[in-house]
Amino acid sequence: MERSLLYPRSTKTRTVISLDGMWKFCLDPQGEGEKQGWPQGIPGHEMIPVPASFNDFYTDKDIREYTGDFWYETTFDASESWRDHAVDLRIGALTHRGTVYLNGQKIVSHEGGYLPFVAHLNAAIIWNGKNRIVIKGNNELSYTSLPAGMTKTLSSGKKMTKPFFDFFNYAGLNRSVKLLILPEQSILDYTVNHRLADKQALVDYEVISSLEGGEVEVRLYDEEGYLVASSQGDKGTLQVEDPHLWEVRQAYLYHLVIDLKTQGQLIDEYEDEIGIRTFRVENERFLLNDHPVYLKGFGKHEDSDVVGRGTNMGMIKRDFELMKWIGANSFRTSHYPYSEEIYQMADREGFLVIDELPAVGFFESLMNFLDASGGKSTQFFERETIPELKKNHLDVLYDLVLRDKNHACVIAWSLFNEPETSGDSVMAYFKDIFDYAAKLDVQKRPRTFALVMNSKPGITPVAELCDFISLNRYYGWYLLGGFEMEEARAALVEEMDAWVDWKLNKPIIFTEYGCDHLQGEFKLPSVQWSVEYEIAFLKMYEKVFDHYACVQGEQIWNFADFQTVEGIMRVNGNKKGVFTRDRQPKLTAYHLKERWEKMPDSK
Ligand code: GCB
Repeated sequence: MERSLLYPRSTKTRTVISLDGMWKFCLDPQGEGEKQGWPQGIPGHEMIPVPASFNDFYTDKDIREYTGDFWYETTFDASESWRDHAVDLRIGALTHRGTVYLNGQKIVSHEGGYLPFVAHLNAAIIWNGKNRIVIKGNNELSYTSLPAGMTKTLSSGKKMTKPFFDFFNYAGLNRSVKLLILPEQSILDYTVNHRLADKQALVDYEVISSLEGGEVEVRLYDEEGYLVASSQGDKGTLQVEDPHLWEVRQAYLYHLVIDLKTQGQLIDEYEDEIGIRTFRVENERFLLNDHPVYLKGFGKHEDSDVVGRGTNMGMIKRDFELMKWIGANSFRTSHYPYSEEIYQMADREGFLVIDELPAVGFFESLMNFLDASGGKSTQFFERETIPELKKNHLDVLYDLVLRDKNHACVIAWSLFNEPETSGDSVMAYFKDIFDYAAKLDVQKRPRTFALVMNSKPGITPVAELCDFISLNRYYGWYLLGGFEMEEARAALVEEMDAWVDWKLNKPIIFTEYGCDHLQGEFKLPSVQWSVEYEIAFLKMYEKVFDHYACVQGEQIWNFADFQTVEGIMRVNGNKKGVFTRDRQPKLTAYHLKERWEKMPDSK
């Protein structure tokens, strides 16, 4: 197995050392760092925090908008006692790509800004001495990056990014960096899959290790610490009597311990928390543990003031408290995989997560939200860059499933957000992505992608690849807004009728609907951007949701106001948040709370 993305955990055999804190930092607009010898040590004395995006710390616009290479540096002491261990550097996320150097030696390069990667340091370590880690990052966007966009060079020679998506291109060491001191031979990966029987749950597992012929023992403890099942062998089944199933908003997590031994002697131990549950689509229903469940919640972003897309544990906690307060039970990780701590909290709190790839911007437009409603076509999948994009897409899918496959909260994979769906080459591309997801995921979670306004029933053959349909719809906002609200309703109903007529026999959820409104903007009678307008808009949508049996979920856009590029379509960011960017409720939050608290978890 090529890579291990197990979440870093200290156990009897494993030590995790956090390297979070202040790192040296510098920009490299000329891309000359290597030539200047920066892998040995970067110039200057500038320090910034990790994890965080670098963009919003400074008062200089050139830094906020900076596009190109940037460098980080820190040091650590390597103990002599680690010599017979594997010493790995695990980077939670480096947006969008980069290279790791240790003591001037290149260790590894990685493409993709929202998933972890590991650098094996042993070959370049100075034992019993100081070691210098230098990381070069780069945040340029292209037709082959996930997410996709362009990089433009201005007349001044400065570069800027032109995203084909609607969120700020925050960059840097956005997630934690950790040093892992692991046994030389170790557990690399494990997978669980669940089956329910009468008063019994069967947890099938597989453990992969680097130790040939190693003995594996797996034990499962309940929340009180009692051993409830155990099994020997790298593949097997844990039989749990009278199981506590993981239910929506009523989570139960078992403690899993994996021991790797040779001749009875412990070589490695790994521990994790797992929820036992099944999830599947049957006809027009989602079934969690064989019972129907209706999704209520949000499309979100990892986005907060000052630290940008950097992991902000305080904000993560606050977001979960707000989602609980409002009566939500689910969210989509729009438009990229989130930090691992978010999935852990969703496991703990019983939230259902649609896990999305950073496959966004596959529609060549700087205002896709407008262009897509207008019916524009950009022939994105006909470009010569498609083979390389697809390779990156498959790679990131591999890593996503590897990282997130054991989370009870992850109930589905979203493989694209709002791609173009017309053109001759679309089907072949989509089919390969969908097939690969099914092949990688032992739990065979349902697969979907978020359909843009253009992707309509009947004329979007790739929708048939989805196990459920996810609609991003803005009738009444980008299209037929204001006094045309009744026309907007009619257009939404007409589209819904066409979905029903298509007879796909699959659940439909709304993964986006909503309108911008500025906090504190009131107007009677309503106008667009006022809270009165958004509430009227929501009531119109909710009536439609309630009318169609196939509608099995509503995830409003967006949980909170978030940063985007500047421009005439955005007032210092996207204001479709139900909460402000500092996580206080707008009036629409009370409307949703009333609806969702009354609504059962199934329809
Ligand atoms: C969409 C996109 C989302 C945008 C949203 C909007 O369809 O998926 O990224 O932020 O519309 O507010 O326009």
